[in-house]
This record gives sequence, C-alpha cells and structure tokens, in this order.
Amino acid sequence: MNTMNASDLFLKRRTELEEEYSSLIAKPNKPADEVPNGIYTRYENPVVTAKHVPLDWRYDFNPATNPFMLERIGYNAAFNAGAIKFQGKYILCVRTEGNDRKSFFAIAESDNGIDNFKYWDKPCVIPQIDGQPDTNAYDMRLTLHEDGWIYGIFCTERKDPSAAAGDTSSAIANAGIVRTKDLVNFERLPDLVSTSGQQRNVVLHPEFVDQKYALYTRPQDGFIEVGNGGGIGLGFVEDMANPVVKDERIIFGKNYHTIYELKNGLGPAPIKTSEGWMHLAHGVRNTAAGLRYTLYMFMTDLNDISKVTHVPAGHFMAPHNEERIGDVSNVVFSNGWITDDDGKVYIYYASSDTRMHVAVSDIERLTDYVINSPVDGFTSASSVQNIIELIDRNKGLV
Ligand code: M1P
Repeated sequence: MNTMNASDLFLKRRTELEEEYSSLIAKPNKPADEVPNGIYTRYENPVVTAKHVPLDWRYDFNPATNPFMLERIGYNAAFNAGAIKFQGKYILCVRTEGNDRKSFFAIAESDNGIDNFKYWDKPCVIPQIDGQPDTNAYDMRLTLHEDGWIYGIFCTERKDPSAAAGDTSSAIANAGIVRTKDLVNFERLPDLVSTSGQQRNVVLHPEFVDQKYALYTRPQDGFIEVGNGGGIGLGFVEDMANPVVKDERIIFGKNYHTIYELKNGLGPAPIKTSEGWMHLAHGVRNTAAGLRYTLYMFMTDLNDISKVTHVPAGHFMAPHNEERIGDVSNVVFSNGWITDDDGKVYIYYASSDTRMHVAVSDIERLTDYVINSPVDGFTSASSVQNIIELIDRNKGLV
C-alpha cells in the first residue's frame, strides 16, 4: 500500500524531474563511434532537444496549484538554431517549438560548443509589428555585421489574407528582421520588402558590399511551392531600417536530378576564407517517401559574392541513423555555424525538424573539400568518369 502523502509524492516527482534534467544537461558529448569521412566529425549526442527546455518553463512548482506535478506547458522540438560566439560562449538561438505548434526563439549556451548547452532564463521576446503579429517565427540566422549590430533574420509566417473561406492552412512566409547588441534586447525592424511572393531562408552577409547590406534570399511563389523561384538569390538593401531589396537575382538555382532539384536555400551566413566565401546550404529533392533535405557546400568569389566558384557534387551531409526520424523525417537543416580563432568550425544542424546536433571540422579541411572535390557533371556517365579518374590516379596511371 502506498503510504506517501500528497506532499511527499509532489516532492518525489519534483526530485526525479530535477535529477533527470541535471544529468541531461551535464552529459558529456564525444565524437560519434564511427570512422569519420575526414571532412567533419559528428558528435554522438544531440546538443539541444525539447528535453533541454528548463523545468520552470514546463511545470508549476507550487503544490497548491499543481498537486499532481503535471507538466503545464509541453515542448515538441528544439531545432534549426542560429549560432554565434558571444562573450566567449557558444550560443545557439534555438527554434523551440511548443506542443501548441508555435515556434519561438530561445538562447542556449555552452562553454565548449559540444555539450552542456543550457537555455538562458527566459525565451527571447521579439517585438511585434503593429497589426501584423507573427503567427509563427522560426529559423533565425544570426550575423555579426561589420556595422556593429548582431542581426537576426527569421521566417515570419502569417495566414494568407487571400485564402478562401474555410482554408485554414494557406500561409505567407517572409523575412522578419531584428537587431541586438546583447541577444536579450531585440529591436524589430520592418519585414523585408522584395518583389517575390514569399521569402524563406534569408541571410545577411557579414560585410558591406559597395556600402550596401547584401542579403541572400530564397524567393518562392507560394508557401510550399517554390514555382519559378526556389534558388539562392542575392539582393541589396541600403538601410536595414527600410529593408527594400534591390537588384535581387538568383546566383545559384535549382538543377534537374541533383540534391537541390526542388529547393535550394542558404544555411548560415558565409565564412570568409583566404580562398573565398564558404557557404553551407540545404538542397531539397522529392522522393516517393516525401521531401529529402540534405546539406551541401559551395564557395563564392571574395571580390564578387555573386560569383559561385566551387560546388562539390552532391551532399556534404545527409540524415544518418536516428537523425532520419522525427517530426519531418529525412531532413537535415543548418542555419548556424561558429568558427573559432584557431580555424575550428562547429557545424550546428538539426535532424528531422526535431533536435540539434553538432559536427566539428576546420576551415582548412572544409576549404580542401569544397575546392578539390569533383563537380557534378549532371549525368551518370560523368559521375563514372569522376570515379575512373580517381582510380587511375590511385593506380598511378595518370
Ligand atoms: O521541414 C523542413 C524545413 O522546411 C522549411 O524549409 P524550406 O523553406 O527550405 O523548405 C522550413 O520550414 C524549415 O524550418 C524546415 O526545417
């Protein structure tokens, strides 16, 4: 017979929850147990998950108002995080999604970039535009711009005002913009104005280009359907307080029978290297089992950021083992990476719209990968040719 009284039960449950939470946050991470491909090393444990959401965001700790110690607010996922090194800490601006399907931003920090990520005390408060609240906000890219501000560009989604009566799912996606100096106080700027029907995956370039702000865009015709858009665009804005994109044009489009056949969108802001601007992006293709999102890399010219100079064939990273399963399965997506002064690169990526992971590499090997991997010849025969050239070199035949 259970002799525990209500207060003992409450305390027991609270203790169990706190112990489980503390051990999750303190859990060390280590390189995954597999021989890496040499380009990057995946780490074993996800770095942020819905279970990392602090307990006081979930439970009412007052036994008088929550005698059964029930979870009052549930969280479904923690994914697609922007990233930045700030005051010596590895910072993720995590797309945190409640059970109510609303995404919001919350900062999690770690001392070493690979484990012990801990959410800050409260989620980010993003000021709203009068009369146009964001119904859902997600996928923030953080860019420390040379003007001194940290900009956050995110997707703001609202119901399509022209949706037919009874249509409760058509939406309009655009780029929302905030800037901050401390990642706590955010100044909301007007949403991006562009000629495209919708925008997602908009990213600010960290340097001025001809005294203008340069923005990578991903114009698309509809919320899901990219139509004639769906590639990586580049446009310019004179003043971020009046963000009207001019001269937007696609610098890297979609291509038949590639990993970016259906959609092609930039990930985080590019990294400047001696060889060019290094980019991480996601490509989407369709399959009988639904869309498949993989990551790939490319490089643009240091002096002309619209000029794509190198694109290794195929994906750089694809969903692997348990990464394949989640709310939207068969997806890897990245909108954040951090470079240390010694050249180490922390690639933060989400799997299947559910959890965050890290893979570690460095500028030198990523540059080698981007510059020296064979390019896509867009046919099976040219892929075979790439393989034969490699074999012949290995056999000393050329
Ligand atoms: O579900 C996969 C991804 O779908 C969208 O990305 P994109 O606009 O490139 O297709 C976004 O909703 C993204 O958050 C999500 O991970």
